[in-house]
Parts: sequence; C-alpha cells; structure tokens
Amino acid sequence: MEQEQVNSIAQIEAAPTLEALEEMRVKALGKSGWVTAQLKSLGGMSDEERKAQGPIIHAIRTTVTTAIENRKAALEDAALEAKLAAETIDLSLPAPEQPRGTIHPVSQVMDELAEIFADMGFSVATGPEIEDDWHNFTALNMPESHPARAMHDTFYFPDKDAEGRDMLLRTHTSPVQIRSMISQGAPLRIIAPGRVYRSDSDATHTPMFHQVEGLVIDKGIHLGHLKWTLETFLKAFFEREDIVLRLRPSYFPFTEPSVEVDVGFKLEGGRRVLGGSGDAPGHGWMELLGSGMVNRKVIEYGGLDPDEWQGFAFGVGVDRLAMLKYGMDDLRAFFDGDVRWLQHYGFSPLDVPTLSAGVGAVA
Ligand code: 2U9
Repeated sequence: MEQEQVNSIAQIEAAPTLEALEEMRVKALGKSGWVTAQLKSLGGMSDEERKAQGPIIHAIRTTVTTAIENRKAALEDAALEAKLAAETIDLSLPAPEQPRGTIHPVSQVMDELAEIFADMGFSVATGPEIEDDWHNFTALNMPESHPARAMHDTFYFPDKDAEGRDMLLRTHTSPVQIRSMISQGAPLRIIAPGRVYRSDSDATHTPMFHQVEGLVIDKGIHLGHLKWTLETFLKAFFEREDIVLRLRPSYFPFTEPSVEVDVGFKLEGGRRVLGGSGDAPGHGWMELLGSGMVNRKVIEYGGLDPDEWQGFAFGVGVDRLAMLKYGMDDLRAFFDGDVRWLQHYGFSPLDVPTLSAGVGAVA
C-alpha cells in the first residue's frame, strides 16, 4: 500500500499534461480508484481496526488530492505562460492596414450644418420619409391640381392611408417643418436635414438626394433676418468672410415673397472659388439656395395665426454643398458605394466638426 502511494504521487508530480493528470485522478480517486477502495474498506473493519486505519487512509486521500491540485495548477500556469509567449504583441508596431471606415461627405456636411445652426439657436428636426400628400403638398400651399405637384416628379405608393390620403416619398423636407409647427407651436427655430426623393436621374440629379431646410417663426421677422442668417451660415460653412450674397425675386408656393440666393465666385486656375463680389471682372454669381418669407397660408396650415407670427424659410441641397466645399464633380459617385471614392473623399470618424476647432475637416 505504501509503495502504491509513493508510485502514485511520483506519477502525479510527473504528469506531462492535464489529460494525463485527469487519468491519474480517476485511477486514485475515481469510483474504482485505489484510494476509494481503501476508503470503502473502512466499512468492513472492526471498530478497533477502523480507529487505527481511518486516519492513515484519510491522510493518504489528502496527500493524493493535494498532489493532484498542485500539479494541476503548475500545468495550467505553464499552459498560460506558453500561450502568452506565443501571442506576444509588439505595441510599438504601426497599426495594421485593416480596411478602415470613413464618414461619408454627406454625413460630414450634415454634421457641420447642425453645428453651425446650433450655434445660432436652431435645433435639428426630423420626420418620416414616407409622407401623405397633405403634409408634403397641401399644407405647403400646393392644393390638388397645383402645377408644382407635377413638377416634383413624385414617387407615389399604390395605396392610400387610413384617412384616404395619397402616400408618397417626401419630395422635400418641408413636411417636417409643418409637423414641428403643429406639435411645437411658435416661436420656432429649426433645421430639417434629410433624404428626399424625386423621380429624376441624370448627371446632376439622383432619385434620392439630401436637403436641409430651415424655418424661423417669431414675431416681427423680416427679410433682413433671412439675409443675415444665410450670410452667417455660409461664412461659417465655407470658412471665409468674403462671401457675398445676391437675392433675386423668385416664386415658391410656400413662401411669399420668395427669393433665390446667389453666391459670388471668382475663377482661380479655371475653378470656381466662392467669395468676392460676383459683379467684378472675372467674377460671377452661382445659384445656391431658395428661400423666402413663409406664406401666410402655410403659417395657418401649421396651426398659427399669421397676423401674430411671421417667419422665413430656406432650402438647399446638401449634396451640392458638399460638392462645392470639398471639390467633387460627379453627384452620382456619392451613391455608388465605391470604397476607393469613400477612402479619398471620406472623413475620419475622429474629426468631429466643431466651431472652435473648425467645421471644415481635411479630407
Ligand atoms: C415651411 C415653409 C416654408 C422651404 C424652402 C426652398 C425655398 C427651396 C430648394 C433648394 C434646392 C430645394 O434642394 S432643392 O432642390 N428649396 O428653394 N425651400 S423655401 O420653405 C418652407 C418649408 C417649410 C413650413
């Protein structure tokens, strides 16, 4: 018995692997193990014998159990050491060239717009892209059969909604402002950026594009507020002080009076660069935004009294803003999902636009 114990302990201490050790544990302490057999033998002994043998057999079990635990810990430590040695990471090496995501120019510009307008006290409003014709057209002073409805090249759904209204993909973000007027009332200062849809596709039009519209409703609002706001926004966005605007009379059903806003540019190395008076020799005007004083009827549709509340609104294409600021020339590339284009024009996720650090990231 003594010899069996010595052999067993020696084997345990020399067990080369955890699996071998487990085999030895079963041989000693398992159901048919030799230690278990000795423990069982206590039952058949006389009281006297049991008193003598009991402590010895229990001591053997303790010695064997301890030896197994020690060997197990040693083998596990060795396994961990080996694993750590094999997995060495040299933190001084450059980061691996994994494919890295970039921020799409449209997202970047939307973030820049939110930052600039937040600084002027505007909040960002959003709404559904699937709209009904009341919010998209009627409330914007485009009743049924209004020619502007046809001009919007609208994508309609085959079925009407529960109230019998035609359902469509919004053709502008204006329904968001209608919803905000109805739910929040006045005064109101919001921008509504987002996707809009028109059945139109060529080099300068995609069936889905991005717009940002702005709406201010307050008392005593006039065209001067509109011009100052657009000027301040464009100077911050293009990061230059010499932005000059020209307001031209125009027509939109939702604004009265309506103005189209041109920005002065000059030619530098054959490229149009914004800034400077468009009337100087070698300069010109580029149409950029639509805007105007909110039509009285639209204020009424928004649930407000137009004798008490006035407002201005504007709309601009975000994709066009991005192209102008970051020098892309083909709109269609925006939506191709070509990783090389995204790598070239995309922005670092760490480059968050802030007014203090500059809204214009380096692509
Ligand atoms: C409400 C009241 C008025 C939003 C406006 C324009 C003029 C405009 C175009 C610019 C380029 C659309 O992306 S584009 O093709 N937009 O010219 N948008 S005023 O007027 C509103 C909106 C909502 C309640």
